[in-house]
Amino acid sequence: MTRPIALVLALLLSSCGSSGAPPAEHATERTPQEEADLLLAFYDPILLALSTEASRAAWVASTDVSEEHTGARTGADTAFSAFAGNAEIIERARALLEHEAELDDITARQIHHMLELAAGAPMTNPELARARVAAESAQSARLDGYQFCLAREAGECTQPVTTNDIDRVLVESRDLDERLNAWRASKDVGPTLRDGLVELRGLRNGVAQEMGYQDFFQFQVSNYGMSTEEMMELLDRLVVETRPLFSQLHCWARYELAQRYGVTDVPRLIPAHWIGNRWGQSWPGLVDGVDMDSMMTGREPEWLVQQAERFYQSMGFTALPESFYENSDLYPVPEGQTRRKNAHASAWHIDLREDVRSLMSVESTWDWFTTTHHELGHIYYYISYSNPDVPPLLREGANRSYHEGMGDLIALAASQPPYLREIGLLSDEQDIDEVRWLLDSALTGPITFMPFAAGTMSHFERDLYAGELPADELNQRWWEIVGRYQGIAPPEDRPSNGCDACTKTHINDDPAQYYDYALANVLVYQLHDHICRNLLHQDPHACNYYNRPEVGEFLRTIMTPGATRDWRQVLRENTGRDLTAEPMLEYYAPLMTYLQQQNQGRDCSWPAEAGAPE
Ligand code: X8Z
Ligand code: ZN
Repeated sequence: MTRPIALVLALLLSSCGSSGAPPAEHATERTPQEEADLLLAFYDPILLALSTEASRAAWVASTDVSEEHTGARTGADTAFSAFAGNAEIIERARALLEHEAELDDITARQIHHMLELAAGAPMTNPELARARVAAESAQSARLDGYQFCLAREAGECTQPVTTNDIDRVLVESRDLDERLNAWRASKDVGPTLRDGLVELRGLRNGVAQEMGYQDFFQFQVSNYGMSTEEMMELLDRLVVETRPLFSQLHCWARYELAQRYGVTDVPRLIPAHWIGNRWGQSWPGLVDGVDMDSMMTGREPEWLVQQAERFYQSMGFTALPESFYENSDLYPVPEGQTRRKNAHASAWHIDLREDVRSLMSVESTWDWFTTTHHELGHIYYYISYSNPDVPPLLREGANRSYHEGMGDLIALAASQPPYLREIGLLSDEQDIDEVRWLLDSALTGPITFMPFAAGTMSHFERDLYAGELPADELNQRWWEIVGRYQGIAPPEDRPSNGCDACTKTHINDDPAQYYDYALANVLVYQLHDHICRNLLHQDPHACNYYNRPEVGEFLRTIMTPGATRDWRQVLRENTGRDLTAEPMLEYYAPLMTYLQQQNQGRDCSWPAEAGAPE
């Protein structure tokens, strides 16, 4: 369908209030299953056409930020929402779910997803729905179009930088003034985004309430078939379970960093600019003798992407379609071009069929090496469930954390020494100190990430949406929570007109779902443990999936059905267990003794001023 027809159709649907769906007058003569089949036969082709248009427009707006592209994106999203959120579709879907027991499982799942899509912009309240669509594009454009800057003169930027440049300073520099300047620069975008987030909070809550949810956070959590309380309980359990090891890591890191920066009075909360990541979600570069970035020296960014593809192919996945390389935007904007693009990595399933793309800014760093594996995980998930047995509405992960977990699993596999030796990133002469290798992995992996993902991000967003935080309290609440969960403090007072949380892309354009990554981590270690012990019969700390098609086959069993199956059942069938953090904790357990020895004589109690997790 060409774009103008899609628009006309959508306008028609929204203005006359009719979905164009087959009439329901004879509903009494049809079974609910027949009714549902008819509705889906009408719905699917339009969904495919309009969502493709919307994804294409969003792709252009994210890879070449301009007013025109933002406008086109809003137009395409409005057309899509006019259809997906159409009042009659909502009514028909709700009516069908009253007879859910008479629908087959896959049909019921599709109708639920139909309502989930409708909740994005329900046309039962067209003004609200359209306002949300427009506000979403505007906020993305503010973030994607922002010019980060290390120095200004009379308000003019004299040293423009990319986020890759900022990250490099935070990973490499030993100069605290330089670090502070880079950290501040990373937060400068906050005031530009604060009011947009507050406006979006109102609109997101509004559309969720229109669909019968209490707030937007509750709506997003419903993807897991859970309530907000159940989700927060699960997340808090993960924080508590990782806390003993995290406390030891935190203690070790603050002494290590104080020594590195020549500070004799070791602070109880780690100043945020001491850590090699803008939000302290990962703590790289801390372990002497483990220099992951050095393994990338001399490798072109293109090699990183190709090697990730080779990893998947070695497990029996197909080569990426040519169109992936033609259409993706994988590297930083070349010098001399003024185009601005979204700086955060993402993977796109443009047409819910074969048009798959990734947006990245790959440079030759370890972080981009693992991120590339992460993004290709999304891409191979898209490819796996784009098959005739999975209807368009269910071309998703078993739940959102499965989608995040697949690539993280392969990134974990790609970080294992036997594989790194096999592909020549680690030479035979380079000995590995296993405990220190594991220490680096914990600092850059789930043990520091869990307090951020399950703690800071999830609690902040819960408070934002369910608690209606006022705009001028966003910064204060953010830092209270960062202290409580991550044991990190801002290097200086933060302004009440700012929004340091807003500098995290997901707060703006992937809202109320950061727990996906926390749960993905749990899933990753559960799958890794199963693959290593039961499929490959190897130690999970030195386990090589490369050239092992049985691993690919196992992963495809999980990925191919998309969202046609219940996520809990998929996990039980494939690992024999319910979701459990045990394998993750077991993986890092050898560190505890090492850290307790290292921390002997130090006061490692959790800083009282930070407060305990809720
Ligand atoms: O956003 C991402 C991916 C894209 S889905 C690169 N991640 C989270 C982040 O960067 O904050 C991967 C792990 C956490
Ligand atoms: Zn992802």
